Amino acid sequence: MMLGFWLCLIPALLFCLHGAKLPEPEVKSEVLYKPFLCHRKTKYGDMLLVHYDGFLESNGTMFHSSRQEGDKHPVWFTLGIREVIKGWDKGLQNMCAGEKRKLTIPPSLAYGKEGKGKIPPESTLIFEIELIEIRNGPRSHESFQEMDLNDDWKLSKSEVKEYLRKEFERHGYPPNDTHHEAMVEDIFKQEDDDKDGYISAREFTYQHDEL
Ligand SMILES: *[C@@H]1O[C@H](CO)[C@@H](O)[C@H](O)[C@H]1NC(C)=O
Ligand SMILES: *[C@@H]1O[C@H](CO)[C@@H](O)[C@H](O)[C@H]1NC(C)=O
Ligand SMILES: [Ca+2]
Ligand SMILES: [Ca+2]
Repeated sequence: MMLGFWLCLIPALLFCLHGAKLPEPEVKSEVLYKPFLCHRKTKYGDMLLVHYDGFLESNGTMFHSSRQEGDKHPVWFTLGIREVIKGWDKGLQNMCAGEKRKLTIPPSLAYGKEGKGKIPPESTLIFEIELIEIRNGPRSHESFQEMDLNDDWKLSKSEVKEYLRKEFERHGYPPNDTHHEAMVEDIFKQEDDDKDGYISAREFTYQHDEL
């Protein structure tokens, strides 16, 4: 799997966006159902298709259900890029297709002091989530080629920086050179195993074990 890059990018991204490594409250995760067969588990950068029911912990009110509201279809999202609340990014890792989990998510990993819609400020949320399908996320072989602007099968710091700039824009964050440079340094520290100043296709592809 081509996710080595994500494994380092995401902690760097979170670090850069929040500026501090304060210990964060944890998501409580209970497995409600685990399928017998599990040939792959979710990782950062994967695309997940889920059905979910969300409840307020305070009084058990359901505030959203993908099965009962809207078009009643399950929803796709990419794990680990803050497309969803932090509690989902943290709580839906290492999950098998078909698995069901119950997550209890503190407000700081959900909608915080402001709340949102039917969710009052400072709410702890409970989600029951069924993972229907896992697909490879955008960081695959194709994305290496997309990043490698001069086709020399290795990524320079400026190529990675350019890619980060585009990714930030795509996800609606304003580009910020200072942040991107710090992220690039972080990424190279972890990914450039032979310290030659480039991330080779092999270094990019190779699974890192840090997480
Ligand atoms: C549960 O709490 C929410 C938010 O405080 C409130 O809007 C809702 O009416 C409550 N439901 C019940 C059944 O008490
Ligand atoms: C860019 O990042 C730096 C370093 O964290 C920060 O001090 C600065 O305010 C940011 N600039 C913008 C425009 O967000
Ligand atoms: Ca290159
Ligand atoms: Ca290298």
